[in-house]
Amino acid sequence: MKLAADVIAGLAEHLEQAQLQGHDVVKITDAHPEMDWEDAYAIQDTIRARKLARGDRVVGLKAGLTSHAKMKQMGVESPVFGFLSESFAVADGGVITHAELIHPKVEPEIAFVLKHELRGPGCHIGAVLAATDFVIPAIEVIDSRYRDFKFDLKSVVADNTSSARFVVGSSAVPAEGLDLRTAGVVMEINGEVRAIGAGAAVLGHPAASVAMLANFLAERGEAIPAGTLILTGGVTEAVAVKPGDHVQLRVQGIGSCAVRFA
Ligand code: OOG
Ligand code: MG
Repeated sequence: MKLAADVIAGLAEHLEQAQLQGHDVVKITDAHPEMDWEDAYAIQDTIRARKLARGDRVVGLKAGLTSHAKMKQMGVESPVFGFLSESFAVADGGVITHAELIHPKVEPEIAFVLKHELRGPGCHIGAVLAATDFVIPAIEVIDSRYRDFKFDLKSVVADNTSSARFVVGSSAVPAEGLDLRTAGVVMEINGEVRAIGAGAAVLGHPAASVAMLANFLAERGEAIPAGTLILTGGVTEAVAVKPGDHVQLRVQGIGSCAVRFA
């Protein structure tokens, strides 16, 4: 760790206030170039603790920047991990108030729900599939708190990987019998197809993203608890949305989900 405890607490408050008030900030590594990975995750953990202290709950975990399309779009080269809070959950077919956010974008994702705990190191796709209860389509709404969505990996980790809202579908399908690599993903905005992909865009297989998360948590002595919802990362580039937009995601063999921005 390179940053003092009071600096970490201050940066967590700074970023969480930006999220709660819906305003942007400059990326924090500009003022703290010495910040390391431990500092970045410590800031994210402090944001999580602030939310829990306010009565919010952690309802899932997420991996981000797991597809080449996303890595290329954001100019980075490795995945990042964050948490999903209950206050960010939106019902399938629900409405999100655009003005509460800064510059929201939507991404099509394949989410997993586990029936068994997953613990690394050495977690692999087979272990993930064996521990999976079902898969479910998800639209993630990301809203980097950083000006113009411009950041480096440590800044985005501290900002809880741009997590802002998420919607999961209401059809849960067991992973057995599905080929998640070839599962087609189609995201429409206002009836127009805006993003097309297949599950393999995410690290070759979306279950690989869950395995990577388990192995990452193992380095911190943690596991993914049974019952956890996991967003495996955008299959395609994220697409900016405006008030009035209706977003619909269809994932082949799994189902659909939708959300509207008011
Ligand atoms: C970081 C979060 C990326 C994904 O699915 O790739 C993410 C960002 O691009 O702002 O959630
Ligand atoms: Mg995402």
